[in-house]
Amino acid sequence: MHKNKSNSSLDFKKTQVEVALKLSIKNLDSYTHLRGESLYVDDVNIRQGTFHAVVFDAPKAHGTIKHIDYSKAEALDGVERIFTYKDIPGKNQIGGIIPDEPLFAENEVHFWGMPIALIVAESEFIARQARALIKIEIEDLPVITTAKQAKTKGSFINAPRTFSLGDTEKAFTECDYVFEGETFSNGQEHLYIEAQGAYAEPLENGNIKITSSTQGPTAVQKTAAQVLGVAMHKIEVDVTRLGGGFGGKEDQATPWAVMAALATFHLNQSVKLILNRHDDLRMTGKRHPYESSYKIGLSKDLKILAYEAEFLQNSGAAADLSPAIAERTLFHATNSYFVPNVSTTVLSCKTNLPPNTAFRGFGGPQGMFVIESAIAHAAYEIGVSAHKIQEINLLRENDTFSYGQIAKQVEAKNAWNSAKSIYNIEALEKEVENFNANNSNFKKGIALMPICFGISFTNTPMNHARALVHIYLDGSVGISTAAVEMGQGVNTKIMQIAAQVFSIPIENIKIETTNTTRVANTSPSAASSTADLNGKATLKACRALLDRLKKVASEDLNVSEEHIELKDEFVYVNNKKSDLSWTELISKTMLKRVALTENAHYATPEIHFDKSKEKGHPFAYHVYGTAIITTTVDCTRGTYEFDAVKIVHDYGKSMNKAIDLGQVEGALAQGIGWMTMEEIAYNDEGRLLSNALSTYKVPDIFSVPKTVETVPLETKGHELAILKSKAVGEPPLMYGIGAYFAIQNAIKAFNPNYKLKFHAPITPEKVLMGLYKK
Ligand code: LUZ
Ligand code: MOS
Repeated sequence: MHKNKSNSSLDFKKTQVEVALKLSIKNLDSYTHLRGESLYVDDVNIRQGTFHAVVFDAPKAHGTIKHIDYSKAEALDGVERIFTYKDIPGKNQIGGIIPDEPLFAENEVHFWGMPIALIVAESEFIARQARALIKIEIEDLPVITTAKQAKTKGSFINAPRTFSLGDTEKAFTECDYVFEGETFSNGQEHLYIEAQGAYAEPLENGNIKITSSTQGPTAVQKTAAQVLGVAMHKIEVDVTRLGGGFGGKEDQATPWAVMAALATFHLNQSVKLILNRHDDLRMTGKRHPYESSYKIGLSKDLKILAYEAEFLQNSGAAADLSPAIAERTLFHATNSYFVPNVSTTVLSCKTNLPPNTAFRGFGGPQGMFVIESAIAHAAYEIGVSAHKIQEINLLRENDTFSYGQIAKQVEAKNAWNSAKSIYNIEALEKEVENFNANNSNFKKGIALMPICFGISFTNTPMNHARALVHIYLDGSVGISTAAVEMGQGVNTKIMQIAAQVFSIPIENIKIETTNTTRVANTSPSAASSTADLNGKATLKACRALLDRLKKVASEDLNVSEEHIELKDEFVYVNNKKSDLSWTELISKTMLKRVALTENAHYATPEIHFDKSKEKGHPFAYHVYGTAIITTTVDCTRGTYEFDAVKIVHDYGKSMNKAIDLGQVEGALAQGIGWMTMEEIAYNDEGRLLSNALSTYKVPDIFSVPKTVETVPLETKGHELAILKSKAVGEPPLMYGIGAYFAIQNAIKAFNPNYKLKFHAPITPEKVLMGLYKK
């Protein structure tokens, strides 16, 4: 067990209210992470007799199941039972937005890796052995792996959506330049360090508790209830933390939790199901690949007058979150530019890949890659630098987005101009020029990448959260919210909020696990909104408690409430410290029988969206920023390094600079990985080829930029952001898009015949071909 606690809390214990208010405390989890004490699903103390489960999945991407022989597997010593769709007492249905996804395949399989059965045994090892003994016969059906194939065959998830503004047809006739082209951006594996998994245990009266590695505890609860055919109150879902989510556990943590619960339901025994890496990679969906086409029209002075795009989203074999992701592609199709005439359409194409799902940015990056490609294309043909076109078209105050929202507190130009001046863009460009003039085997490239990302779930009804705050009679505080800690530091932020309102040290505050019996009917921790929504609810609950405490203090000290303040664990009257301490005040409140618990509900005000018109005001606010990326390409090998990424980022008023900087740096690395090296490959039969870390390259310590500088943009912050500290989870991922264009600029410097391509990721193989293509 964990002895020697004294040491572990060195600056933790010393952390005073003041430090919390200075807004730079360390991520609380760093203490347990560093010591290997942080708890994940695999660390739950399992009950004696717990069974272990392994999923049997489809070895074909599309076909009719002719026959399955489980007999040898069932006969294996230590195998308890094998569950299939026939064992489902409720509905064999897990689709969240559209009911189009069975938990277990019935007569047909739709993707390679589709779950067919759950093997439950005394050990995972035995369950795996049993899996190898199952014989299955599948009659092949035609396999679709790309969005374009699906479009040709008319295979879609739902109806297309179109956002439009102005009149593109008319505008194109007035343009001096018009360019058209096609782009592709590949999927991306989430590669959370903790694979998908869950542990289900029977409670009394048929109730089941599920410990799940999920971003959406309510999604797990609701779906488990639906599959088991029981009411939601019979299912309790608990989450301590995740070893990463990145969107991959917003919807797709659910099936494994439900499978474990199904086995528990039948066996009345606890069941643990944790995917190993191979199973996880094969069975789960990823970021959606997009095949897109664009048409961009500009005036002589480089104003973008019209923009059209068609986005073909490779949704995979079921809807999952695809419709919502498609929507966000349209919301971010013009990135941080104002375009007066826009027409963008997205088609969610049904293919035989695992259902693709949420991934940091949620379709936004895919949309932004296309307009950045269109701009690079236009710049190349016109013979100007892309920066010029980007700069001229940046969004200004009161511009209208294609979805009708009027842009307010716009920081696009502020971020852009700050980046250019703080980092001295002229000098950086000169450096690249000089280097390229003096080197023939290495070439440098530079690119700027502005971002604009809307904060709120695009589905307005999802923008709510609750907080349950208890003050215990010794003055310590316990807080439950819907927020799931997945490394992003949301627990630390919530703790800071309570510490600030009560003016007590953070050591007196505990953030409880995320649990559906304490905070119910929650939205997932997603959309960069977790700290805003749950933080605002926490703020509301804490302030309500504070008002109550002040009233008690005012009665006790016989002064009116407006003269009372709580500061550094004491009651202050007219800025003078009284003898009444926080702890005494809590006891007195208790003796007066005043409630020391508050449950607060927060729903983002002002937002709305009308899908019948595709217009509204869906976002609480937008986050802005600009990155300058420089790269050096080795023109013999086709390899590249990132010399530096220099960022000016709009944090608003950051409430925790260390955590927010961590989010920027992590997102940047993930964005660069997506654009440059992470290459998901399926063969024509729909089998995942990049099924291990030997065949799927992610950024490591050697491939991240040599330097990353991030300067906070000076702004007022935004009222709808928690403590004016803007959401930071997803927006910085899109700085990585600049890496794609920086590399192409370096290739151009080596090979004047190089024709720009918009096919990401730009791997060293592609760079090498580009360098030497005549
Ligand atoms: N999840 C979701 C998200 O359900 N709706 C969203 O708008 C969203 N945006 C970003 C990431 N996850
Ligand atoms: Mo998400 S892509 O789970 O915020």
